[in-house]
Amino acid sequence: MNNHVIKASNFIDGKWDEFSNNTITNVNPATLEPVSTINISTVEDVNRAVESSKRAFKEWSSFPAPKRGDILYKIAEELKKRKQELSELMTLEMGKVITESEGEIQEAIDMAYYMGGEGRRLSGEVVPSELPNKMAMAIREPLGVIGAISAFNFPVAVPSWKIFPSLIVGNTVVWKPSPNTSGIAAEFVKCMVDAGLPKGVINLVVGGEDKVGEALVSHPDISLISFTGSTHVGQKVYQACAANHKQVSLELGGKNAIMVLEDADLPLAARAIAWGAFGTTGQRCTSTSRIIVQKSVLEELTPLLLEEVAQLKIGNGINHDVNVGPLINKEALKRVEQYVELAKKDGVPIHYGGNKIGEEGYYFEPTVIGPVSPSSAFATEEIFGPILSIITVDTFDEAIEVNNSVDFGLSSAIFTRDLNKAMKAVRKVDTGIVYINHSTSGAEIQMPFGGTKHTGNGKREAGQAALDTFSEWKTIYIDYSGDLQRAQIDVDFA
Ligand code: UN1
Repeated sequence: MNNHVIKASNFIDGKWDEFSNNTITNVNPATLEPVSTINISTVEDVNRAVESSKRAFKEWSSFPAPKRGDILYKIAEELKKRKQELSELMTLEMGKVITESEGEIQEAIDMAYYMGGEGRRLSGEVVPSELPNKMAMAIREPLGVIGAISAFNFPVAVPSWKIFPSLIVGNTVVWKPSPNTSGIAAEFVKCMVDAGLPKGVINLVVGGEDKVGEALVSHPDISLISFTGSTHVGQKVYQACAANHKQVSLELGGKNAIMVLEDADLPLAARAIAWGAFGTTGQRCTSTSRIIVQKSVLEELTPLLLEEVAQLKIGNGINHDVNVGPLINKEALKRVEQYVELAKKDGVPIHYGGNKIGEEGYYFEPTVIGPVSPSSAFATEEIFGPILSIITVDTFDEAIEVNNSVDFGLSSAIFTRDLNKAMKAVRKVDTGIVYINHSTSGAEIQMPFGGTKHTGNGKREAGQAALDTFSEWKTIYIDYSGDLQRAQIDVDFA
């Protein structure tokens, strides 16, 4: 499997395009060996893909939802059959350790089953009318063509949160994955096709970061853009969508913190912090990048945490005993190195790590620094790599204040044995997700996923909430009185 070269060209209207002369080659971030060849799409390709999705929408949206659900079940089964192979390809192309790749394929399988089940629910509302002999109800309608733009770090699971809810409500999709992970994206699309998804219901355009994304975002026939990526790019997407009167769902950056109170189970907190900070090499939107510790327990927590970190095995994620793989590419490695340089320049203590590892592969040591000021770059900017900053506080209230002091609002966590404090924290944190006695990662597909402030725009993907994001309500009034009954006027409440 190690020398497997994956290929990704456009998949448009049920056919894989021939490769053009314009391609990029991705290397395996663990070995720097070529791993996937990606065709660079053109604006014309985007137009063809949208045309195809638009044509397919007519039939797909008029299929009964339970039938659409049956196809999602088949996709789940196809993914299950290919789970091992897909996990290995994912690890080869983006470096995630194999157990996490398996977990990610599982997440997509779960999502396919969950949304498949929605085919027989897709519940609407029936409520009393204020007038006699009249009914009021609301049903969900599809939006049309959805443009899905996804990031490298969850190349299958996060797209499945976009694609499967879109499909079950009757939309069709044009998907542009990250160029870094377009190979595994193409394999994912093959599973959908092999499961019997009709042509045009999913179209894939690959490569060409800016041009292709811009063409999708400004295309008049796309109803909603679902974007996962950086806040910087997300804000541009948001503006472009507004200019084109398009709906938008944004899942952007995070600066997630674990608060550790003085009564916490410290060994458990240490394990959770190590997992939250260094799982996926710190490249989850939900990664823990700050810990906010009550001063009185810092001395006890720090060695426990460093012991946990020291146990992490770093290396090629294809080996089952490895816990932390490489970063995605050179740029990511450079960014992480720059933060460590800054820490050295500012005299911030480095408790663990701080160095690039070896010459082959984009490896960087899990790094623990601090205490840092809550307003420093380390504590406020999304690093997207294996750097964890410690912040100390005196009180519970201060912990909450620091937790909420960043621009982002994805995930928070608190370690405490005091139920009252845990519940107060749950209500006071301003993030979209909050954990008690767990790290900031670990979202499950049946729950709403998304963040507040600069992390999102109020939408949620996954869970029932995804149905709201990817459909539109249609309100229906049926007056069977045989008379003209005027709402608010012909109502006698006396
Ligand atoms: C992301 O990083 O974009 O909770 C998604 C988690 C995963 C999803 C992360 N289930 O970490």
